[in-house]
Amino acid sequence: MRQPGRARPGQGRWAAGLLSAALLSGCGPPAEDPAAEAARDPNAPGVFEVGPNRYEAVVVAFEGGFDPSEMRFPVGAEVSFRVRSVDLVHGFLIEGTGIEFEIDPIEPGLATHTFEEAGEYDLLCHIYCGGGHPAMLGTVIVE
Ligand SMILES: [Cu+2]
Repeated sequence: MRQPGRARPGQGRWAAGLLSAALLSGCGPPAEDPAAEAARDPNAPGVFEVGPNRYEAVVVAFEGGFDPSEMRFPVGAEVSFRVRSVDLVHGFLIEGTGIEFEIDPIEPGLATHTFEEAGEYDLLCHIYCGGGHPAMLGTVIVE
């Protein structure tokens, strides 16, 4: 049985190696970690920083909403929206940006926009898609 308080030979060095490995791999914002970026599920909804003030917004549209329905970006952010539907044909429109396209379960929609002005931009589905259509609203907040 091991004595309490007595480290086995080599244990300290092993711990130091582990610590430095953790420091080397775990530092910095995950968005700028190429390994984390490569490992990201491309279909997982969310907002991801992909470069200096550059973002990818992966949005899932479904009858009744968008996921995410609220997105935040700093002023000047260049945002690539990649939007897919999991059920029907939907629209994706962000007021004041010129972004307006149709999506369906097979073909995702893509658009890039640089948000030069702070404010709240309404996001909505502009194609009638059924009973959940009026709830398909969201907000892009630029601050
Ligand atoms: Cu709709």
